[in-house]
Amino acid sequence: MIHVSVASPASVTRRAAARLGPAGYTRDMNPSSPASFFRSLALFVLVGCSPGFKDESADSDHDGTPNGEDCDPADPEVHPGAAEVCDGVDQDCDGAVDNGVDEPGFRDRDGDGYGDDAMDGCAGSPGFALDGGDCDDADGAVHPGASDPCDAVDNDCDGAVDADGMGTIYRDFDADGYGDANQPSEGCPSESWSTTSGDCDDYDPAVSPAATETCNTLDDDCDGVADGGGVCPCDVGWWPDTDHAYMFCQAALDWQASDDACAVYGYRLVTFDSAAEGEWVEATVLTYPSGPAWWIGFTDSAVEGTWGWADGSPVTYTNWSSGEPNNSHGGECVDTTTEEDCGMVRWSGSAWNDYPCTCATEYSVCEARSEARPD
Ligand code: 2F8
Ligand code: CA
Repeated sequence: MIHVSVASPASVTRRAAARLGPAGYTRDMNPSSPASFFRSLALFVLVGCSPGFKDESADSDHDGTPNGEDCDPADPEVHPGAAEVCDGVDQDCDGAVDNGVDEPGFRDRDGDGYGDDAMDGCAGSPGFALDGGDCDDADGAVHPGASDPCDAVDNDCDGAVDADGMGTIYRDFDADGYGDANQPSEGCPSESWSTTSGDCDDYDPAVSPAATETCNTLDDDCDGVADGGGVCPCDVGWWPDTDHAYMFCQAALDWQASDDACAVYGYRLVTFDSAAEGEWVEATVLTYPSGPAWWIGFTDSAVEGTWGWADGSPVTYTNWSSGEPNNSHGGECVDTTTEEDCGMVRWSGSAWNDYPCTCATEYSVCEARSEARPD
């Protein structure tokens, strides 16, 4: 129960006057005593010059109570016997504010308008609230009706944590701020759950819509095209989809140098895993003006006459030109002792030839290796 009693300047004056006696002139006044004279003079100044001084027997506010008995002689609503109301004023002059008119409510320690412990009080009084249900009465931001954002606190006391902050989130395994659109959930975002989807490789933090595309066989920026936008030093084509990139490099190099140049960007000399793939590559190089042939990753350098893909893939398709491979030795770029251990396309039309690996005269077809391709 909250009671606040505040002494008014008028009541202070009244108490001072009461100590002086009924008329303000007192008991031990002795006109013949100098001390008494000066005391009387001081009292005259104190009481007579006080702006709040009133005749104690008068009824200034005409409420039926003499000023001397009225705790607020200027307010007719305030006097002994007046009805106490909840307004922070001691209407009945009993020294207690708002007593007897309290309402059932709750102690509100944090002043947020909601309490927890039941108590009687007056609406509007500090520390009192008519509404209960505050699940943390030490935190003014926590109460029924409060916003409940994602902060691991039940701010609105409804028994559910972070209800207002929850929304659609996406698994962000690589914690790059972009989640996998195929892994949605409902909840609050965190380091491993993002409100933003669009990550095309959620296991690589360097790949996301915020990343910069570079020539590395990957779709770094998740725009749907690996190595798109002219980021590679060679022409790039895609077969059978936009994740599977090939580079068509028009630099005259020997076979090993060509493979090494491909590898700088995560590519290797092409392997044909099917006739369809080989035919697509052969058709693509035919779109270039006539000139050098194009190295592919086919060789018999390990065992003469036994041809295979450099990456060990099974041979399912060949397209040798008529009479090839002939390991004919020699030619204008090498001496006659050099064998022909490396394969090339577009020797005759789109068909293949075996050629000295050390001839630094041919273009090359690079392919993003399967292990470098996104799933
Ligand atoms: O086309 C026949 C033959 O022509 C050349 O050899 C003379 C090629 N070699 C060189 O040009 C170095 C052979 O690979 C080709 O088979
Ligand atoms: Ca040959």
